Amino acid sequence: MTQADAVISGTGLFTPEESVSNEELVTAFNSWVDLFNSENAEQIARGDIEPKTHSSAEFIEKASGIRSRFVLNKAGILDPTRMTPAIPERPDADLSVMAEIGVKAAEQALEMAGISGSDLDAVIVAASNMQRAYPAMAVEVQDALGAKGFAFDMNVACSSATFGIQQARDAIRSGSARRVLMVNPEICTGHLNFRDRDSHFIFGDVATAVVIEAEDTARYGARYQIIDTRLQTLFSNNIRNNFGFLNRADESGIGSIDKLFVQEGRKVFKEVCPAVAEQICQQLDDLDIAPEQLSRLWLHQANRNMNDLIARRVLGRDPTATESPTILDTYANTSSAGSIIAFHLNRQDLNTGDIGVLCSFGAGYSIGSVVLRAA
Ligand code: CO8
Repeated sequence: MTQADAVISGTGLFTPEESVSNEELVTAFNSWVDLFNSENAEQIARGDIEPKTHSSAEFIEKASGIRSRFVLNKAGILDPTRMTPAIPERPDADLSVMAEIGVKAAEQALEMAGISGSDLDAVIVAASNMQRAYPAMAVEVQDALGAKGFAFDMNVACSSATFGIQQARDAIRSGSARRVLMVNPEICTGHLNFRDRDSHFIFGDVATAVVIEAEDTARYGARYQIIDTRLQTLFSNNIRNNFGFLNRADESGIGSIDKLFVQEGRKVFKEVCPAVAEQICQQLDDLDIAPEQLSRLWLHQANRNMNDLIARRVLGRDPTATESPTILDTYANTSSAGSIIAFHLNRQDLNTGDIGVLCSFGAGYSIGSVVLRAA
């Protein structure tokens, strides 16, 4: 087994105050459907457009395992005439929303690591969506925390956090940084189409943070040695979001639904599960770690059935709820933050030497797996 050189010494989690249940979401969606169908009754009767169909809370829980999600703004999402969170723009002099929730998670992670912002020499904001192009949110977080060194934003969709952990570890191994903060402010409701029956229930908002340090300088707090990281990308059109700075150069596409999250969920399920299981199994094999030696799988939190399938393939049997913890029932899919939330909330019982795998998968496709050992 490879020797560790970097450790995770702290994690943090910011959870929004408001939560939306499946029932509340479906009531709002169905009100919008009824409104749409009555406003377009003539065209529907002529056969010019299809009537919209009701959503169902039972379907959502059965198909995904999601029961509720935390959101930054509940009222805007549940207003059938709006179906979008209401998050006012802020003056440039104020901290942006993304930076603000990232800082809240970061403060907890720094406290756990026993360090302050000024001890950091790199900050990475790794998330699925950036609220602006520049200046980077990471530089804003760096400034708010009084950190030194350098900062940058990066986006690998749902795998942003695991890819971010590898970037942090690489910086530590190369000597370009000794203490790195990696933050995942995921405001997924900002790019979710709440009028799309197939996906309106999928996402929630949250922020997570991870402190990664050189093992020899880490002080105290949580210490999880990073034994290995493995990243993989495979091109797929099955999860897309075509929002971007060139949208204004073609007026015909402005406001069309492909500028929000769209996916072929069934295809994603079928293609991604085997690829994830294979990556984890290969990685463990290369590290001479037998599946029986694994104490924990902190998997990406998109779909309960996906996670059961992946865990079964890796362990060769059904996982227990402790071995493969689920947080998507209350948080929904929080993109890159999901596996970090699972890690943050489900590791206190581990003993020194216990091994776990933190793993993400999502758009790209992208898959990231990080093997950790409790020290
Ligand atoms: N209510 C009632 N019925 C419904 C609903 C609904 N809301 N939606 C669909 N149905 C019906 C369909 O019409 C269909 O009916 P029929 O059989 O009569 O045709 C039936 O239910 C089955 O539909 P599906 O095949 O679509 O349903 P699935 O069983 O496949 O479940 C899921 C849908 C839950 C979406 C599932 O496919 C899934 O979870 N797939 C994996 C998705 C995944 O992991 N995606 C990862 C993407 S996330 C990512 O990478 C981050 C990107 C950035 C995010 C930030 C921006 C927001």
